Amino acid sequence: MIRDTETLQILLDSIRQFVNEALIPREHEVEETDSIAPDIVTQMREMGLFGLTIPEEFGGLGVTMEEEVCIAFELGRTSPAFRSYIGTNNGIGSIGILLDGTDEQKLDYLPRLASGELLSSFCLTEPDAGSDAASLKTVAVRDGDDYVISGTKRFITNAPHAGIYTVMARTNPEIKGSGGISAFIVERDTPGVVLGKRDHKMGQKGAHTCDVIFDSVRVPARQLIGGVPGVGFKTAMKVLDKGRLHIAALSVGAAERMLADALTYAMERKQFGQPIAEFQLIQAMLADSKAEIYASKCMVIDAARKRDDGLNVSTEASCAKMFATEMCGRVADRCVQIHGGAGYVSEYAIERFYRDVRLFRIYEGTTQIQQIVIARNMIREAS
Ligand code: COS
Repeated sequence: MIRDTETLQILLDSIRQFVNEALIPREHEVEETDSIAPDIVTQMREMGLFGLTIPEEFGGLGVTMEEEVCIAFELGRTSPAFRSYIGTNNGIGSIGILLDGTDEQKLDYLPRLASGELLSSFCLTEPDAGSDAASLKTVAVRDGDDYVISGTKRFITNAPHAGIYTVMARTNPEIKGSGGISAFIVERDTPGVVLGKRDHKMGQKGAHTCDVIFDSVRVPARQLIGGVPGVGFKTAMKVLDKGRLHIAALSVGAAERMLADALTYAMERKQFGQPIAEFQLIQAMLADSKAEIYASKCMVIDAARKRDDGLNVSTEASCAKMFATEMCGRVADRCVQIHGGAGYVSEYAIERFYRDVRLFRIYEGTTQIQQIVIARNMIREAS
């Protein structure tokens, strides 16, 4: 749902201009320094980018899902590290509080997340619980008016910068599966919160992840999201439904950028006396990529509209995430191929994008997990 076409267009134009003029020229610097310069973070704050999805009553822009995916198409056209820095506050780091938090929790945290004063992370994955998220071992033991949380979380995006963590922990050890899991908001400076070393990743330099270790971390019971134990897994799944749609939209943006770069290269690069864009085998790669991007974009917009209509989009979000991220991988591969040898050296952005977009098929649920979600939902609906 687009609330006001004109207002959205103004926002999209300003984001497009910011991406073109401020972010794309700094991509190489992000890769080289493995960090985002403070002046860019300040500009992102001033533009309100940390609070895009947080409702206006808490200081954000309160964009709808359809508006959000339109923004993600734009942000996807540059290094994913920039989007990642604002991504947790707009997605997995805030949505649990927004969807299931108490009024007090929302008032406490959402305004600071919206302004970018505070960064957030989502702590679900563990060393032994990735795709099988419900098998997580982190425990939260009730002790008087508090819970004491112990366990290790792995590959946590923005953990080195976050001031709060949404932590999924088992409050009922009797229940081994999802029903025993609760979600907590844990503040970074709580005694016992320890960060591991930064992970050295294949790509997405400038986007930081690390382990977060909870060593008998005592938090007041009011930090339990929604005040209800045992529903933390459902909160996590709802957060991921939305996050998956966002990643699908980002994949579309990244694929559009890679294809635009490949087209420019193909029109400039001459072999056998003519631009390589004139060769039909190059044209096939361009055309296949264009059509697949278009198909992905249609899926993402359709799923976003359904979510705005209040429908359960678990299946659609997984379809879009699976299709768009796999499409993005194919487009990255073709665009390296179109660049030939130039595609393998870091002078051209495609070398970096090829590594950066590989993660899209893995995080917020692998392609294989999306297949499982889709098929299970089909079977459930049919019976
Ligand atoms: N929205 C709301 N509730 C949901 C839901 C959704 N999208 N998906 C599942 N649930 C509920 C189910 O209805 C079920 O509730 P009941 O016990 O009341 O019936 C409960 O959650 C457990 O669901 P399920 O039985 O499907 O859980 P499984 O352990 O079988 O696991 C998968 C489901 C594999 C889909 C889940 O573990 C998953 O998504 N794994 C990937 C995790 C991931 O994406 N990690 C990325 C890292 S985070 S960036």
